[in-house]
Amino acid sequence: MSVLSVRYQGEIAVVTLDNPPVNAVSEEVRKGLVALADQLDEDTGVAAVVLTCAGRTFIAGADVREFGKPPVGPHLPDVVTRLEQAKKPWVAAIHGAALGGGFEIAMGCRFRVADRSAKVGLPEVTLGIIPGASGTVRTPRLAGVEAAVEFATSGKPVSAHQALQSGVIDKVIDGELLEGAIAFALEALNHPLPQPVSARPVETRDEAFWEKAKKQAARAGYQAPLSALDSIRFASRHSFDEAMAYERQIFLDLRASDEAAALRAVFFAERAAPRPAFVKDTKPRPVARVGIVGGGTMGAGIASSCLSAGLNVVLIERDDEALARGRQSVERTFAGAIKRGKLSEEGKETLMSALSGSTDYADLGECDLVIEAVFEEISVKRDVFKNLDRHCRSDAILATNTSYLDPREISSALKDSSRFLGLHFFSPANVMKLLEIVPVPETADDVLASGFALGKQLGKVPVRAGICEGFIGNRILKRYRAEAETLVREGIAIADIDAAMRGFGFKMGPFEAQDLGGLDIAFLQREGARAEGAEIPETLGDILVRSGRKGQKSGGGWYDYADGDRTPRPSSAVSDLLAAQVTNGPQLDPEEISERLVRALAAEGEVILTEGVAHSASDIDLVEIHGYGFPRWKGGPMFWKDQRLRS
Ligand code: T1G
Repeated sequence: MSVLSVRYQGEIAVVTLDNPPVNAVSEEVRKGLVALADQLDEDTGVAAVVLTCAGRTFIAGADVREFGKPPVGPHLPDVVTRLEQAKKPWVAAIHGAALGGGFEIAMGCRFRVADRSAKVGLPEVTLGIIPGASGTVRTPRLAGVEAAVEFATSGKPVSAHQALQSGVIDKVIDGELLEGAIAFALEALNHPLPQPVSARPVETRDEAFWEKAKKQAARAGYQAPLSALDSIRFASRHSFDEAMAYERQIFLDLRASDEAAALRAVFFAERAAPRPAFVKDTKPRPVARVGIVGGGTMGAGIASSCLSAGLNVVLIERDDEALARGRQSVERTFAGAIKRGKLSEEGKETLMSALSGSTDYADLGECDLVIEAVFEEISVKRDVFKNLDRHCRSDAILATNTSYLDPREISSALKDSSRFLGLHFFSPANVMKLLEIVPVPETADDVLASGFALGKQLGKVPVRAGICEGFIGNRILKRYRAEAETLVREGIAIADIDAAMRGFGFKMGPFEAQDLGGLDIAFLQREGARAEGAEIPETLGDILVRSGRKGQKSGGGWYDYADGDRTPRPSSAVSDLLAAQVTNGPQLDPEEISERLVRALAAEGEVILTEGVAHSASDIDLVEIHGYGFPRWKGGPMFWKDQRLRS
């Protein structure tokens, strides 16, 4: 059955694309659109064409699955031009999202209408490429240079209302989209047609504009946004045809780049994460009401995340003061979202109305799932789960948010461990997407499946982790920090190591990150393990903490900090403290430093894979990208390592 069909409503031809799941533009779609444009041009009974899509969305872009293969004609830019040159005007009727190639096809149409909830955008840079079918050439002609720069360099879609404001669409249709689009087409036939977008003028901007835009685009940290800006700038100063050739060359070059390959791998890994094979055939338990025990930083963050996903939340604390503090933390999260324009006041009220609080575990009696986020101490957690056993429904899932404790020692407090699960959120839990899902041996299949379903419901990236110290992410972090300290012992300057890792693409290097989070957290874990007899060699971090240097919170850690200033300054005190530990080894350049540390990440990842603590290399990459700031355009340590081996 063809992905394209046409039916007639009077003199309007309605072309419907039905290419599930998101109407991506495959080779078949490109060929079909050209054939239909030819056919309808010759159909004397047709005065205009409405292009609509079946399913949940308009065209979501070129088919990313074809990117690894050589491009096959008809190429999308030619399809867009064919539609633009059609004898009968085409009207794009947009619902869901018109993204990338979908947005470009819509710009080839003479008109664009959208329903109120639709979005349009050019997300190509998020895949390491730039628009390849006139996105950087038609958008400035349609909506002006500023809008084009925002669309193409940020990759962020805009709402139908914003698209109307910027001139990208002609009308927002209230009511039934197709009916509105047909009515729009009929009305348009009573007036002279607007110029095709490619024929419209485009005005350039002065150097100051481009310099400012370049600084903004460079903040992404990788090439594609800068290339998109370059293409728009070229398009604002050259003919349409010259600009199309320029855009296409950049697109083809980037399409073959390491960054694009990495970003495509991450794109598909993120979409596969909530539906791993081992839960595919298992029905999760429904979760509508979540209990959270502990309203501290983690508990409040998890509560905010659950509320934002439309769940009801019961927050439990030990007394009214602590409960009030927890509630205030949640309110502050939403107040921040309002300030950023991501939430309205009434939206916040609605979310907060789904939050109830109590100091009585009996109020958890109706919860489908309860997540414990109390102090990281085994006896405290076991007491919580004994209480949960007494007060929760027998089919309620009971989860711990522990980062470092052995979940089996917690679940053994329960009569029935089959309903127990580790759900390791990352702070701030309402922001960080990573969710490590840690089953114990007794965890029931549907409880595990429920963990992944919850991850999807919360918009997280859920990854199954086996039981070991630190699961996947914190275990790799420990190896990363140890290797960074080894470099210090070899005489590499702390600031050079951090600078090298920022240059690789991390927002922060390993030492400045520790100063921000506090060196004492890991120190106390090591001390706790030593107290239980573990043989843990002294680390450089131990030396600093013992001397009172815990990081920014104590005015100094790996770096010095002036009062009220969070700028890290290399510390002579640290050099003195560590002098006995440091030898003068060979100096390394930034690439050698980052290569050394990323290889250490990948080496620990390999061991984690071998032990079965992680199910796949891409799971490890998702952990590092979504939990520890690994630059996604490098694909994650495992992808990066393989790419290096192939190059
Ligand atoms: N190509 C192929 N498959 C795609 C796809 C695409 N563009 N987008 C999504 N899918 C699959 C996805 O893998 C998943 O498959 C299913 O659809 C549902 O996706 C020339 C060159 C559209 C907002 O970057 O942003 O056009 O796992 O879980 O949450 O200039 O998908 O079910 O088998 O994400 O409802 C530009 C990428 C391409 C859009 C829907 N377009 N997609 O979100 O569903 S480059 C994009 C999205 C381009 C031109 C250039 C989202 C979505 P499966 P999902 P969702």
